[in-house]
Amino acid sequence: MKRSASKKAYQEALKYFPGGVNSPVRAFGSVGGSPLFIKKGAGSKIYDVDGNVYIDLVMSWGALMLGHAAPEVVRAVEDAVKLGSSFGAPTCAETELAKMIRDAVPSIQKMRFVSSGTEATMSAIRLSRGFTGRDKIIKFDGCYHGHGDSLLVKAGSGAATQGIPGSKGVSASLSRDTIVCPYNDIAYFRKVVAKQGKDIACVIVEPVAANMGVVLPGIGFLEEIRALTKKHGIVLVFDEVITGFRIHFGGVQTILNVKPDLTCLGKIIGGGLPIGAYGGRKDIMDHVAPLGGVYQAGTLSGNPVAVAAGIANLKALKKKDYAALNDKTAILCDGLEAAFIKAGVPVTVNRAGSLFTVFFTKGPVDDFKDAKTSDTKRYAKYFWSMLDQRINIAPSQFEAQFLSFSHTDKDIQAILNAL
Ligand code: HOZ
Repeated sequence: MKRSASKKAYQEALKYFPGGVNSPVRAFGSVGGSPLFIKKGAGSKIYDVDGNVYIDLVMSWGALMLGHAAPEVVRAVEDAVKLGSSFGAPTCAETELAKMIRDAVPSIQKMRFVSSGTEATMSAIRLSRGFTGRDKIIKFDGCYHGHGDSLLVKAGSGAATQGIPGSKGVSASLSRDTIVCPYNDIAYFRKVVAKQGKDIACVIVEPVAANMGVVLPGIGFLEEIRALTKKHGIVLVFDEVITGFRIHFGGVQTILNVKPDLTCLGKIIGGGLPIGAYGGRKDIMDHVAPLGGVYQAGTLSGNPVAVAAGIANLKALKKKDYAALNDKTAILCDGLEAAFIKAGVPVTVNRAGSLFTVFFTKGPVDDFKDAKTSDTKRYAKYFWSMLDQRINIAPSQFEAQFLSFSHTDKDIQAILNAL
């Protein structure tokens, strides 16, 4: 397959960006070789600068639930941008999007729009600290909540891919305030909270972990976290940047029946444009400036083009059959698993709705320690073999794959044939 134009573009990009990229996983560090440079996307496909076409299972890391360049989103963006790309002032469209989100995720009584998932989690943590007057936070090993300083301790996603347990540049005092617990180990969590509960501002967790690969919460794990945080006056923050509007129309919290105090959203609520949101209990959110003393602001917060894309995206998604998409993903995962079993390759396929990971380990994979037993060299081989057959999967073992409403049965068959 011809990749010379991508290679040339990468050489040029290396002169301008660290590692040639604007986000580390894109550099293909853990699978080797050099990244594809993308020219366009349409539905379930992406097109690189060499003219190759791929079935895409990355889908902008989960943001594109309708597929690439969904016509209703493109139209909304075109219409909005003609009226102005940014005002730095309130618009009625922000309230419209907020209403749609609150109707779908009722634990979010009030919210604030920001420009990325990272900003949402950073702000939710500052708010939790301001609200409780406490400094420490708990996160879980292998969960990734964006690149805010407090959260880059034992983080998943790109940090895990690069083997960076804690980022340089994060002050020792901030690291000390972040307590890390193993995912799905409620006994460990119970002990930490029993000892330090009165100093802990918040617990932040991905209710379905998707940044160490997909890892599902065990029975009772989130429920007990909820009960203990309530008991100790700790704010419970669900990071639903990936799971929000992914598994059904709303947060995965509704399906799991656990109500956090604050929720962080991003990706799908902007239909592929930069947006994030944090929100939750009104009494907590009212501590945000200008009502309260927790400061957070942004010129592009509630940006009219991103908000228009978000409204169009959610309007379209509300009419979609999530159960059918989840079933389609199950068929794909069953087919992948069967093929690996037939070939005698030990794998564990974890799935939640339309997001999944094939771990190259016999499993089970219930936490980051399990995920790290995966054969990442084998993953790299799998990645390149699929790419050569025009299937684009995440260039890291520690990420999720995403199906969208634009993937057809023919796409599923093509993926299985390639495997
Ligand atoms: N860390 C992101 C996925 N979990 C990757 C973001 C990107 O490279 O676009």
